[in-house]
Amino acid sequence: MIGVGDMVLIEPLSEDTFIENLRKRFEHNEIYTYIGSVVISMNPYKSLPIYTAEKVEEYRNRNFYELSPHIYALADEAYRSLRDQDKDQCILITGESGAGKTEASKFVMSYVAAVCGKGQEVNKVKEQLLQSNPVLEAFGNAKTVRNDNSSRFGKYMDIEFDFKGDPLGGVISNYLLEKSRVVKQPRGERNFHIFYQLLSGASDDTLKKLKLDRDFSKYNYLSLDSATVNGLDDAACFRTVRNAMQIVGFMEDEVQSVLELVAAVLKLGNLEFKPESRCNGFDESRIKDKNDLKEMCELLGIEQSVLERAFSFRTVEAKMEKVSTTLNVAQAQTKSRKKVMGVLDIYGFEIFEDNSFEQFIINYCNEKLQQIFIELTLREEQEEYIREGIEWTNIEYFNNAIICDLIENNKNGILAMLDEECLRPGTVTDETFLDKLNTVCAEHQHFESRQSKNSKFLTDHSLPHNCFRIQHYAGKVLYRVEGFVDKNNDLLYRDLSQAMYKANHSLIKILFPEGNPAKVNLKRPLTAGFQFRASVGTLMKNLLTKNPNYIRCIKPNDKKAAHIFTDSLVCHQVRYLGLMENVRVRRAGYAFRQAYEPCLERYKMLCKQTWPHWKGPAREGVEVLLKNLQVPAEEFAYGRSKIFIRNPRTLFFLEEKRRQCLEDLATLIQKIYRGWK
Ligand code: AD9
Ligand code: MG
Repeated sequence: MIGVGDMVLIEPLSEDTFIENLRKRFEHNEIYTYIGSVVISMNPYKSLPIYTAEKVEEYRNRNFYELSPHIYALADEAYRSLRDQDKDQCILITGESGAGKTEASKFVMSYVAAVCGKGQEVNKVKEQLLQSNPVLEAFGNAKTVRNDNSSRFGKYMDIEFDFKGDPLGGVISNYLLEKSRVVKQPRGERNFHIFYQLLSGASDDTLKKLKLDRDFSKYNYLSLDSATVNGLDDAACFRTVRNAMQIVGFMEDEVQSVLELVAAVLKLGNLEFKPESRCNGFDESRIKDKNDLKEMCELLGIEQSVLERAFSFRTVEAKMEKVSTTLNVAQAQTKSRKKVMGVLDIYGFEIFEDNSFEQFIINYCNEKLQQIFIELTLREEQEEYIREGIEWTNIEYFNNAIICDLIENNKNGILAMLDEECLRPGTVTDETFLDKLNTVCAEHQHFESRQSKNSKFLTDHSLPHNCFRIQHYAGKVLYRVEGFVDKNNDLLYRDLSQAMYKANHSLIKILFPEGNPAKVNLKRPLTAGFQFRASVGTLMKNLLTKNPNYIRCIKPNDKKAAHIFTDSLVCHQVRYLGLMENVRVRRAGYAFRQAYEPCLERYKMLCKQTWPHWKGPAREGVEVLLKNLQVPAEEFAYGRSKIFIRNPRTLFFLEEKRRQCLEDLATLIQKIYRGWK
């Protein structure tokens, strides 16, 4: 074993020893390390031969700690307890952009697909589940400065199984797609992959039907400074995506509709507006060159004058687009209870120089995830202690509920205040929102400080005038309020959705249900913050009913390069993922536990009474063993099926004794052998 395979066993434990252990293992291509049952995954930025069919076989049906740390061990454990113990599972994958979350989620899915059921129908479902990835990535991923294949949305997928553990299908929910990327991409970044894939990979005939030109430079929405990505073959990806869409269940005409939409978006980007004189008190603008408009209307089956009018006028505000959507690929459904494995691939905690509404929302989501991590880890520990009949000792830990409350409280939480401000008549600006926040939160803080000194809304005089600061569990973050009100409102003008609804195009109609004049809803649309809070709430409820499995991804450098391990960058992530706290919670009770039989088997050579065979129950054997070795009684507790060891040092002591014993044995054998000769 290179370094220590389980961080719980590091002695002495400090941030330095923790990171040194990660580095040592990383340098030897050991990218996985445990914290108890949590898997830390370092992005190797190179392909390693550790995901082969042989590896799958190696990890299949083995106990978690038997082999060296691997994501397959976690996937196997989760799948087996789902299948054999009927416990729904969730796999929570977090980490910053480029840390390897999406790759990890795919390794988990392909492992589960490899070990679960067989047969024609089952294989079809497996294929559908796996092939949902290329489709989602084409439409939701893009090259960014941090990651050439960055997911610009959060994804949660429930994979459903029948009572035998055979897969039935899945349900995918997406969170907070970065829609603004369609229109504008930061320097050095691209639009969503599908645009480049379509133009590079579609046949001449298809492009002609879609009225498209192969040349990226013809489209305003396709940034030119980084239109191609090293090592990425857009044309080949297009074939993969087309094929995947078919496997997932898109009919040919549906694929065509989707591509028409993609083409229409490119055309839309080319429309240029010129201001016109005011008419009837409305702001009016005219479209300069009408050819793109004409083609766009042909693609979508919309009458040109309708769309032109909708583009030219801004009247009443209408409902905003949904933040989360679900896609159901389930084919076969049975009446009996389904077992579920959820896989969550969502952005980790973000702290940039400039943090806006998006970071605020993402960090809120991470606070919630941390909260359930603490709740579930402690619950799991507690349940195990009860199961094993061991006295429960209270673990001190930082509870971040107070931060969640600061953000989500219905009355005076930050999101509620933002909503209130967005709905208030009169002039509403980001500044009025900040004023309100400062007044209310500062009062709240005053109140809190008398109550508990725990206020997480930080006001100090060093704050820039347009910012507020929050003490998150992972650190302090400064948010700039600019854009909060607009982004929260996220309005789409009603004229536009109504024009879209009129399209003679099946897909567009589905996408703009609010454009249906029969359903005019004069109520205020829900805000982005409100919707996100609601979907995070639903997600958390869902996760809380499941047994959690954690994968914490870390990126070793920000050059997308193999072999480079940047201490400061890793340290930053270890902090923001709360990993030290993670180890502390795991070590607070008993750091190590093992069933009696394997424990006795491993150490029986250390004691005459247990060597070579112990006749009685394994538990008594372990008792005799530990007494004989004079391990202090407060160092361990006897559970019903396991021995619990409080301090890692005790385990090292046993391991060291065992090593010596094996060495002595080897020397003895050598002597005997020489004697023979
Ligand atoms: V983002 O938040 O969506 O921007 P992710 O999802 O955390 O991000 P991703 O899984 O896309 O990161 O990984 C980034 C790149 O690192 C991949 O495209 C691979 O080139 C590389 N990677 C990640 N994990 C592995 C691995 N286990 N083996 C080899 C890897 N390469
Ligand atoms: Mg990703």
